[in-house]
Amino acid sequence: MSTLYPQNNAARTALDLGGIWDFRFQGDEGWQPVAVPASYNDQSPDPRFRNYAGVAEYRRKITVPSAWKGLRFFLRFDAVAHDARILLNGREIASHRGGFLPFEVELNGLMEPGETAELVVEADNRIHHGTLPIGAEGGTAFFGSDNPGIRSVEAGKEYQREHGINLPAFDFFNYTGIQRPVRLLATPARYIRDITLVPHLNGDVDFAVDTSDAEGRVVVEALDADGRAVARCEGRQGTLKIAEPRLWEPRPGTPYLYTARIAFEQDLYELPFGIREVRVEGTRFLINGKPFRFHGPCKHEDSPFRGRGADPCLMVTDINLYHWLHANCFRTSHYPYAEEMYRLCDREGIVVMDETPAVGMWADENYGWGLGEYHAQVLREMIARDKNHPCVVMWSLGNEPDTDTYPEKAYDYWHPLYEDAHRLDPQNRPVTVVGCQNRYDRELVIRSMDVVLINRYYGWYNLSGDLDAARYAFRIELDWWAQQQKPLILSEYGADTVAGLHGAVAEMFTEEYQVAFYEAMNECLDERDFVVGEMPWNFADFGTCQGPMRVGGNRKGLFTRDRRPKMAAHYFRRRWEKMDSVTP
Ligand code: BDP
Repeated sequence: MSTLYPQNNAARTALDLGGIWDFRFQGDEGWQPVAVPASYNDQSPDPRFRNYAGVAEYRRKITVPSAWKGLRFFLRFDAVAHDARILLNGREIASHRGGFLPFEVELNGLMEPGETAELVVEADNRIHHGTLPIGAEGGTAFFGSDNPGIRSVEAGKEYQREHGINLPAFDFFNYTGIQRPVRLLATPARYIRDITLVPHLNGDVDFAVDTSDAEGRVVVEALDADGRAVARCEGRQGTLKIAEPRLWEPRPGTPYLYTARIAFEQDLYELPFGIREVRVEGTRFLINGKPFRFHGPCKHEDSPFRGRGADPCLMVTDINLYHWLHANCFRTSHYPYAEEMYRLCDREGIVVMDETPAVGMWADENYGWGLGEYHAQVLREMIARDKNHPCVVMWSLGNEPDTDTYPEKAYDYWHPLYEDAHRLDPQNRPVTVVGCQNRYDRELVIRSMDVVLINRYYGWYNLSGDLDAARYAFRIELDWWAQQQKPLILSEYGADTVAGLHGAVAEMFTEEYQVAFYEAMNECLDERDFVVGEMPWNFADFGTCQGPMRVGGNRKGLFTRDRRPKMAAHYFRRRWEKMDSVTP
């Protein structure tokens, strides 16, 4: 599968199919307008847009330009959530499982240049134990309180199941639809299929180019940031030698980017890349041989109107707020993000931990519900898509699985994925999976990762409101982790905070409590050298499903959903300004 990001250049054309398409829920008669790309869920006051469980249909006409005679042409869907079926003039031509990674559909042989056809995209939003992310299957949703065992409540749940309830086992709204760009693309008939780059600090850049045909000449050049050729090679594999290389460093260093220009017959592709190395050594995380300390809030793809829809304006705004915060990283909690975001982070020097959509993995005795093979496929697709980005420094196999109920079974599930990630990544980045607040001294998975990432809510979900006790308890846990001799990142911690709610006494939900909470936890982190990162949950308030613990969504943002800073954002801005992301 080709995974190259779409490009317009002398050899390639990309036509963006974004705009207003026709839309209906399967079985409906008429069509109504919908914006693409965007989640459909917030585009109408009709409650079905929020609550519907099933297939939604998108429709538009596409025309292959007459000038594309002799070219290869195809559609690329950057992401359709969750499962997709593509129909051309009423006939199925492709399908794809999973809502956060791209897929392509060849059109040669199905349409001639100059022809117009009807394109229908069916997007299925149903989640269950066989999807990533995972659905609650009519059970209790994330943070639901369904009083198990009460006959009438159980009957109510049965009623919900019969009526097609689609509950998430995760704490973000199940936004769906065509959420990322759709493009009609053309390349020469003989084309570049894939490119892999492995840069080294001495300026050597190993490359491998995969082409549609085994025959034909491949020329690879490295251009510096001013567009000057600084190295050149011929062949499908080899090593570009860049003299006096400039390194890609996270901010406040220099995220210097080169471009690899690949020519194959009539085809051409230009791939930005950075020279940097990532390694774990003892309890340190090294970027370019220097200890790196992660500080930045985790994110969601989430905003009013568009839901999870890709929006370059929002991406730039968010990354500029990261700069304002002096933040240097985020995790793509809890799914791979739109490709534009990684390109922006390459350019802006923001470090990314790239996460699969494996969230909601609560265990029964068949640990993982038989998801292993599919999970491995998603991991493969994610690494294939993102392997060349300098901003990506770590793979996250998933978020908060249950690893302590059946510790051995959990290990048998996660360890092969850990090995897969190392084998699949040509740059061999560190691998992790994010740990839930659980019986850390009993489970086996989190401690077996290259870097320990733990989400902790001392002082919020437990020891609520008592920050002295929270500090006391957190220190006990950190002392235990110290013995594991691995670098540790506090990958989530946070307190729901209603913007504008204040109290002279810092009590839960006030802006004062959010700051006091972070001060207390940070005090514990600052005492310990093996702690290499702090990642508040979350950058901004975000949409969730309804529940007794969510008031118009999750309020743990440092910013409101419309990106206004709460007091805690100012607190972290002051704190992080003093921290050099690259410490000597
Ligand atoms: C953690 C989850 C995250 C939630 C967060 C919370 O990883 O998705 O949003 O807690 O409860 O369990 O705010």
